[in-house]
Amino acid sequence: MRIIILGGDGYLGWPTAMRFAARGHEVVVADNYLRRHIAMETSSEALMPNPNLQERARLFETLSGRRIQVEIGDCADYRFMERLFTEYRPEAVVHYAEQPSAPYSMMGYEQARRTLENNLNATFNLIWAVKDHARDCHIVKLGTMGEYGTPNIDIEEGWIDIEHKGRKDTFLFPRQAGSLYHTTKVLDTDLLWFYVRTYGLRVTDLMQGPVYGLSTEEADLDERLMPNFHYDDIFGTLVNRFLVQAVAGIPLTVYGKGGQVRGYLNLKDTMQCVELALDSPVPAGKLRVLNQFTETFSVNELAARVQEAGREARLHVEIAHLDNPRKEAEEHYYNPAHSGLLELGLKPHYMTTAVLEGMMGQVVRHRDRIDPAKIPPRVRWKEAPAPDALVQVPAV
Ligand code: USQ
Repeated sequence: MRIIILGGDGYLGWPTAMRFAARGHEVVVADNYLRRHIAMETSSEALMPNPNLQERARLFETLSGRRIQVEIGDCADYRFMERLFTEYRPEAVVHYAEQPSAPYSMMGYEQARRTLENNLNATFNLIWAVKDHARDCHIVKLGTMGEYGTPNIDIEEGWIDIEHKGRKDTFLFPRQAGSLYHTTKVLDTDLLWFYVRTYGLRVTDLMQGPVYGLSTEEADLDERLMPNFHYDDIFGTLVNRFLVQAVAGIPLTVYGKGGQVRGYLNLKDTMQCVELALDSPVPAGKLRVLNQFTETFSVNELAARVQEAGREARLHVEIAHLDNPRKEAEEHYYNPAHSGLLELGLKPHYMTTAVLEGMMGQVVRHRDRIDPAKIPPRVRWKEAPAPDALVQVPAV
């Protein structure tokens, strides 16, 4: 297949590009380095240095013999998106090109506006490029479990049957996100659903939980091919942060009571899920929604697991309860369905102590690069950030 990966420089985009190229697909990655730029602005650089896309693609080709075409440009600019589609005529597109940080989206007006404009414009431009230039193209869109929030009822896989005053219909499951970033994903879903039912587009919305890990078959070829591994408060996801904190001897930063439950998955399973979605295209006029996670844990459970893995690795790991910088339920009901991807053939990599210990071992090799200043949360949902939280660098 000819596949375009939007946001191909990201934590998930780059490993996805290598996976599809390794499987023999024609792969084009597009990215404008927005995440790298925000990382510099907020002093949130990843643990290991990541070569730029051209360098990574060259290295990957040397090691695997597989080519990845690189296009540097802004998906929020329709001229760029239109050129991608007219030039490459993709059969599938994977859309990761979004500002993915909840804390960044809550920093202040400029950051919120940038998140809103980038995420919605990229999705809107993608929809129009497909509608006008590649109508049969299967859009695989990364949504997030956070769109649903934490309702006091079971979360279904995208849709819910409602009976009201003796009549029945099926609707998108109610969404009530906990950050502006997550809310942009809710708005994306509404846009996609409108254009699916109006113009017969084919869309899979992957509602993904927080991802952890730094290893995939292809990333393991060479350290320089690793995904960008963040442990800071802006881009670092919970498990990755805890692993680095454990290695650095910093008490694990549990926010609030730690009863917040989410659905987690290994980076290797993200690769599988996206591949399974692409291998089973949806018919025209259908929005398929799949909840993408393999296990649910509370923050406290994860802290205990990382502590246990630390014991095995002879690290003394302490746990701290910080005042929660976010506005979220710290104790709640959580029971989301997630059978769709298992039915398509997903074989989960579960989070065992051995898996966590293995990842700690990878982090240990880079422990000299850990900057403790990147760990404490700087963004409070209800307050402006500290004046020195943002390191200003000129716009690119
Ligand atoms: N948390 C802590 N301590 C920390 C960091 C986070 O207790 O040091 C808590 C948060 O308060 C939250 C939970 O851990 O309750 C998960 O936080 P996270 O930062 O791992 O995840 P989140 O901000 O929700 O966002 C991440 C990705 C985002 C993706 C989302 C999936 O950054 O792009 O969409 O996970 S989900 O959470 O299911 O919406």
